[in-house]
Amino acid sequence: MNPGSKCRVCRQPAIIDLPRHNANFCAEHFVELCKRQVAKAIDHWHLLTREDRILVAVSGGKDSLAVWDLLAELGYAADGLYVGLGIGDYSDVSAEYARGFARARGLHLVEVNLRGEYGYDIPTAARATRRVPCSACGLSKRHLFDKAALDGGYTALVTGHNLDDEAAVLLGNTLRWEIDYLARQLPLLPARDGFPKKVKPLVRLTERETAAWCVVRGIDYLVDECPMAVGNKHLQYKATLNQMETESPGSKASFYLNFVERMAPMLAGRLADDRGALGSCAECGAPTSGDVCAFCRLVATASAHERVPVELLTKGKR
Ligand code: Q46
Ligand code: ZN
Ligand code: ZN
Repeated sequence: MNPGSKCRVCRQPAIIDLPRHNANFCAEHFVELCKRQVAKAIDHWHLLTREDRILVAVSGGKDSLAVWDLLAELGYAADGLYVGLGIGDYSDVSAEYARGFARARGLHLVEVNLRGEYGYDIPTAARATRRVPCSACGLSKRHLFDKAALDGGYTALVTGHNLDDEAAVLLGNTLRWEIDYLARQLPLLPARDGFPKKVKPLVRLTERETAAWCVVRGIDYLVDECPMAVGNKHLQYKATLNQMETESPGSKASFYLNFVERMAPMLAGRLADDRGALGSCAECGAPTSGDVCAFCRLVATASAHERVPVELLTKGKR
């Protein structure tokens, strides 16, 4: 940002430049812009109602704390959910940030601990299943988010996925033409089988903007990336998209938002097909197409495996 840059709204000194809006903003008007973007997403896609009971999945990172804070600013009461994944120090520290935010704001944080309650952690699950850590992690989180929402009587599960996250996943799914995944890549997935709707109110804000939101609002968050994300394809897709964004500001938003408006409706049939009849897991009762759901099979495999320290999976990868 050029020294001496002025806020587009009030002409006071700017604290951030946003090339995709072709403008600079002071702290006050940056906060207004973020709130407006989130309110616009909520209204446009009918993400939340005032009657919803909202549970926000919180990792201790910038996006999930920002979305919790933004919802509160927009007048939506929400509880938080923290899942302890057992990823070494990273998990210990991230839990402290999530708890610290909840404590400071007087908000309720529900906690679930994989090792304590299910007898495994993500590094061990990755080794036991011989899959990449994010695969066991994603499966665990999806199941536990749903379960916590169902057990707590919540009607909406909110995640802090931002524009960069969604555009990177979209790029990956497009490169492989993963039609079924593309059909589900929406800011709102409706409730099904007693589980809450899934909502992503931050899809109109970039990663840089959610980080700036936290700084301006004085929110302490865990800056470090998950050590298991190293080598993750999404990081490469993000870097590619950022390069495009530098050369052509606004291309990331246009890629994702135009997908949602123009392409996703054409895939709606695939989403409906996917909602065919499911049975109940014999172990936990969750909806599944088999006898036992993928989560219960993961628990059985991972909890029987000797504990694997996170360092074993990250050594030499940095
Ligand atoms: S926490 Fe889990 Fe992420 Fe870490 S292991 Fe992968 S999915 S990178 S959001
Ligand atoms: Zn201003
Ligand atoms: Zn199950």
